[in-house]
Amino acid sequence: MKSVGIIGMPYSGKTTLFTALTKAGSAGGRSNQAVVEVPDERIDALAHIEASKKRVAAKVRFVDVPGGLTAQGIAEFRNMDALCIVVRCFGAGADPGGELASVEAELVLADLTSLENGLGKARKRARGGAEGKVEAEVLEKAYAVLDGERPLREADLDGDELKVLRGYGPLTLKPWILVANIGEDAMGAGAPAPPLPGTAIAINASLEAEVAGLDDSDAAELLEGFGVEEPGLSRVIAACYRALDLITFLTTGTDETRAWEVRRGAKAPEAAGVIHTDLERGFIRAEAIAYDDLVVAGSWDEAKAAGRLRVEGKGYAVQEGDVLNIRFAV
Ligand SMILES: Nc1nc2c(ncn2[C@@H]2O[C@H](COP(=O)(O)OP(=O)(O)O)[C@@H](O)[C@H]2O)c(=O)[nH]1
Ligand SMILES: [Mg+2]
Repeated sequence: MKSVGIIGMPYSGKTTLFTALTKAGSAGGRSNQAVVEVPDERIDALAHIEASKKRVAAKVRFVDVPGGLTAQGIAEFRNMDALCIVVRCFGAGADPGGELASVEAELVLADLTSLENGLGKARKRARGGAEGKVEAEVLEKAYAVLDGERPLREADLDGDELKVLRGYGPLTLKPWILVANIGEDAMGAGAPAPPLPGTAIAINASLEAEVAGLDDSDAAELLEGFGVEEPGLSRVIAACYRALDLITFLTTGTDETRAWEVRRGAKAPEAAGVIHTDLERGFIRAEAIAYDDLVVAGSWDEAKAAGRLRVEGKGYAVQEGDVLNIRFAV
């Protein structure tokens, strides 16, 4: 399961957002972790078609990192797979653009510090041999970008360079999403968007925390009062999942319908391994059909009877929305 660290300036609403996520999901074993289901309407549709007894969604873990942007907090953000930046758009003196710039500056600075240490050591090793030299050159290049106050994701880095840098866990290479925590006055249709990049997701964290604790009809009523159609929380979860560069494949049958996550670009055996290591070791082939085609066919058995199932081998790159049945022998 991937982890998303909630980051932002003090009082931006990180803990309030985290509280909403906790109510929507379950505590991930620790008080500052929330494990939530990734909303995916395909699960219900397939479970209905196949009369599955169980439905299982993919999950993401959110972490309200103690210490925030302090050195201790920054160290923990390095272990995260993605960052969810929260900026305050409610209340007096709100300056979301300024907050975003401050968070980015902190991340750039943190990367600069960690690369500085690495660069010193790599330069020494570079005198000893070619391998150290390559590493030193990559670090020099990255350092120059950060020194120019730009995040590493904006640098033009190739696959080998990224590999060297990933060893340092740079924060400015992590995928991120931006959450604009807006006030009640800025909600509903016609309200002006906060002055942020277009990809920002506007939510009202305290309203979300309230709604997350209610049953569906009460939640809908409360949201309607604010002119909002759906809870923003699911949009935040879905956006984080997308940012992680994962794809979802599904399995379905009478026992269960389930969504699984795998790295984009993964081949069929790797995807099989997400289900169980035996399925990867003993992988023979995968029966596959795109979700939309399965729905058109009516059911897995009907798709099979009609010859609509593809038979894919070890070299097949799994596609978003594939419904798979792994054939294996151990
Ligand atoms: N009006 C309003 N207040 C909020 C909202 N989100 C958080 N707050 C308040 O802002 C303060 C800081 O929130 P908190 O979640 O603790 O911020 P953190 O420091 O980023 O964890 C608290 O008093 C919250 O009740 C919101 O969406 N609207
Ligand atoms: Mg907090």
